[in-house]
Amino acid sequence: MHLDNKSHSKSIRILTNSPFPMTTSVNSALLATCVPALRRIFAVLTLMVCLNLVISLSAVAANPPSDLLKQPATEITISLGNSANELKFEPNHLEMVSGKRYLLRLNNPSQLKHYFTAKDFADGIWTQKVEAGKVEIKGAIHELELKPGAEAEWVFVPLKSGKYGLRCPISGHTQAGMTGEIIVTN
Ligand SMILES: [Cu+2]
Repeated sequence: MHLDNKSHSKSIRILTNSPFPMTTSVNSALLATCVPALRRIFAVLTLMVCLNLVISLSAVAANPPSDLLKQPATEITISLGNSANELKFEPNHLEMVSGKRYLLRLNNPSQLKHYFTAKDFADGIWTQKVEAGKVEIKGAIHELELKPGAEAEWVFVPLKSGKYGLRCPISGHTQAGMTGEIIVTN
């Protein structure tokens, strides 16, 4: 039996971003009572609120709620192409629920390189990690490239409901029907 090392090599393309929507609320009633003598105090308070917000956002990014990580991940498997080298995702329709943890197993059983590209979907999820071979990548992921024979595991939590497009942007593949959709419901 002859094994071609190349066919088992793995490749991942990573684009970083911050998926966390920044939200804050300001007590407008409090601000409305602002008088000149109190302006300095409010300025200091505002600064403290801002610093606190930055610190708490960093903490969320590094340590998401632990109950979320204890949640068993729902496994979904998707193949990029197939052994007959047909240009399609199998399945080409994925359904998820926002706030749930997923393990997406990606594999490429074909002899061609393929991409899993769903940028708007990726913008609305929190990625815990991507594992491929002996490498584990933490942080936001936008797009994965899988060479022939490659496998990868993507663990994430969808945060935004919506209907998202999936495609392989390699020349001719999208046009040949290598597309799909991802539905995230509340
Ligand atoms: Cu492709």
